[in-house]
Amino acid sequence: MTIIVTGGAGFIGSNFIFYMMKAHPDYRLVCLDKLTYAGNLSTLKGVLDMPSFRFVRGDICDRDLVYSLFDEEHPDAVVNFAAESHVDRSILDPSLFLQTNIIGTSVLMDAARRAGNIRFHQISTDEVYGDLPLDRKDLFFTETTPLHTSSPYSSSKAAADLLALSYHRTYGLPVTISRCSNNYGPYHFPEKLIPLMIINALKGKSLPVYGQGINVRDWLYVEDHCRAVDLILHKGRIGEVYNVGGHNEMRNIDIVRIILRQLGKSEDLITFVEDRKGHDLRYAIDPQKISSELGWLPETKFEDGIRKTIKWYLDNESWWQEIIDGEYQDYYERMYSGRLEPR
Ligand code: NAD
Ligand code: TDX
Repeated sequence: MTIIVTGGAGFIGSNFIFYMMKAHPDYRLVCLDKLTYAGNLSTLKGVLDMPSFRFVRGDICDRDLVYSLFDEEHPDAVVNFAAESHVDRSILDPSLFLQTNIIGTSVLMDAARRAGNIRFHQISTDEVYGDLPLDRKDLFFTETTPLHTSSPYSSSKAAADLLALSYHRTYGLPVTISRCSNNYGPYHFPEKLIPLMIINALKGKSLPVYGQGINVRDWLYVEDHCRAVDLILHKGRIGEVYNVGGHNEMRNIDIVRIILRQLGKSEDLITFVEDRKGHDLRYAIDPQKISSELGWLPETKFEDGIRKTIKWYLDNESWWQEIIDGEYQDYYERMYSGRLEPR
């Protein structure tokens, strides 16, 4: 089987490539990635020379390139991780999010149709459901929860989901969609909460917690997400959406405190800063459908996953140091300067 994995030089896509290589050593994996600021070829250095792997630098919006790659590779399936993925960046400038996340997905699906309606899996997010109130612990996102997005990022992901379902209904494209909660683990780009806080704590820099830190996210170790996608790809029902999450809701402030404690750093580093615009309060996935239909359950407990993750950042300083020395630095200045004053 040949699978085109888009966005495979990013956080979850790279972990998916590593996972699939172990789970299916006979598969050919072709990674198509534009190498934006979030894509990092050094992440893939361990697999670049493997005969069952090919890396292609390219934009999923580039129709000619995408079509010729499909003509060359005759893939059996596509898994689309490629996206602009950071909510804060979408608030600064939505346009690229619409281009990559919506137009890019449609180009890939056109290529999949052109190649004979090959299998297409869209990686979506729980953010398409909007948020849940903090005081209603009984409420969860199910696959039938209405789409109700808050940010340009989540709106672009919801648009891609609707397009994918429309390609299934209109053209019979064999599509599935997974909507996962927040992932964490190795190779997570340092702009996101967990790696940002680990790295700032290691550097003795302040830890910018938005608002009061009471927003809740439902954290899942990245390998558990990869296993879910593998299952859906092989056994999921065509035309269906699957929520992926492990009932692991935590407040941001509690995550930050755990990180500080594990690193032996002082809580004085915490700085409460201006809140994110439109900040979603709580995400919480009901994974009943994927559990009952496909037998998926998360395997990594948060206490183990966060310990492994912190250790990975301690052991792989050169990976993140290279990133924070580069153009990411400019983003950090733009995003946080003027915001870092304690509230
Ligand atoms: P990431 O930002 O770490 O990686 C995105 C990758 O896509 C990068 O390698 C980047 O170079 C590539 N890319 C961006 N634009 C491209 C384009 N036009 N053409 C080709 N490649 C392009 O993102 P991530 O956190 O790994 O997220 C992967 C997917 O999972 C996204 O679709 C995201 O919406 C979804 N998701 C993420 C999370 C999470 O917690 N990180 C949770 C649920 C869903
Ligand atoms: O500096 C920060 N301070 C802070 O308090 C950052 C970067 C984040 N936060 C808060 C905002 C959120 O409540 O932490 C929480 C997590 O923030 P992010 O890591 O930016 O993730 P989130 O906005 O929840 O979105 C993530 O999960 C769903 C991914 O980035 C998305 O791609 C995915 O779809």
